[in-house]
Amino acid sequence: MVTNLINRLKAFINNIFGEKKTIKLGIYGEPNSGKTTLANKIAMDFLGETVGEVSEMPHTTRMIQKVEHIEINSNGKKLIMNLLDMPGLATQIDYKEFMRFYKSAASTSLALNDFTVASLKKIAKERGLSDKGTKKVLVTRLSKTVDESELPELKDRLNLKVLKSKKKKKHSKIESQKIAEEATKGVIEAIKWLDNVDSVLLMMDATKDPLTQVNIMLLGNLEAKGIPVIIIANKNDLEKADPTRIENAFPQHTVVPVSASTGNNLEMLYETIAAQEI
Ligand SMILES: Nc1nc2c(ncn2[C@@H]2O[C@H](COP(=O)(O)OP(=O)(O)OP(=O)(O)O)[C@@H](O)[C@H]2O)c(=O)[nH]1
Ligand SMILES: [Mg+2]
Repeated sequence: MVTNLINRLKAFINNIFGEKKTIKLGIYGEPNSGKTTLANKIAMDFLGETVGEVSEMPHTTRMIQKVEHIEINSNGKKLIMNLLDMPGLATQIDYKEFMRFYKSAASTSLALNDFTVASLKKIAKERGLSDKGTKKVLVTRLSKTVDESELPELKDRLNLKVLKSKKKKKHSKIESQKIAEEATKGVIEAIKWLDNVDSVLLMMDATKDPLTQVNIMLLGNLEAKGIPVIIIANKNDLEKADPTRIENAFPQHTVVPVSASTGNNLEMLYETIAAQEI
């Protein structure tokens, strides 16, 4: 325990005086563990932007997403990281699984034209505009004051109706097969990148059993390559979350419990990254 602390302190001191200033930090883990949610939260906090789509569908991220130049100040010292949000790792990918999920919000974004005439009239009234005229006239009138990004909120608040053809649809078989193919490529890419990252954040869903093939294989691989790793016990806002189960499963590793959604305990994560960096 004491040796461990001394080693960490040494690593921290090395970091302060060491040559390497920018580190490549890969966020790895199983699908749906919350990797993109964390990357988005960090990017939003430091750079005011998000990196990628988050959804309950596994393999939402199928290409590596980069967040560059994040400066962490810990104990008065600066650490610059390039974060890599990896596709989720899985031992099996079955296209049928994707058929249960709706297409992403990005591919089904709303336009004024997608609403019924009655709904367009409701928006016009709300904006204090005339609600007279054909659909084309209403759309032209509204497009001057309504931004498309406002439509989801307006739709919920005013109970607007969307044309049937624009309703949310689930993935077709062909789309699902394409997702499965992309997800498989993503897994291979993520594994290849293990040779290029300086350090890894291994994301685990703390509501689930951590002793999975993916987690065990990843940790074995990282240990063999000598890549430092911090395990993140995510979704700690949920009642079912049990970070102790993760600590007990991998006692030789540092485990930081966080909630990527709420941002809870991220300060502790930054401190741990700064303290462990080499
Ligand atoms: N309650 C809770 N939900 C979370 C948290 N982090 C992520 N989620 C949810 O978990 C689901 C998956 O999140 P993502 O960030 O897309 O997970 P991912 O690890 O990037 O998934 P892939 O890209 O598919 O590998 C989404 O529904 C998130 O809203 C958290 O801290 N708490
Ligand atoms: Mg993701």
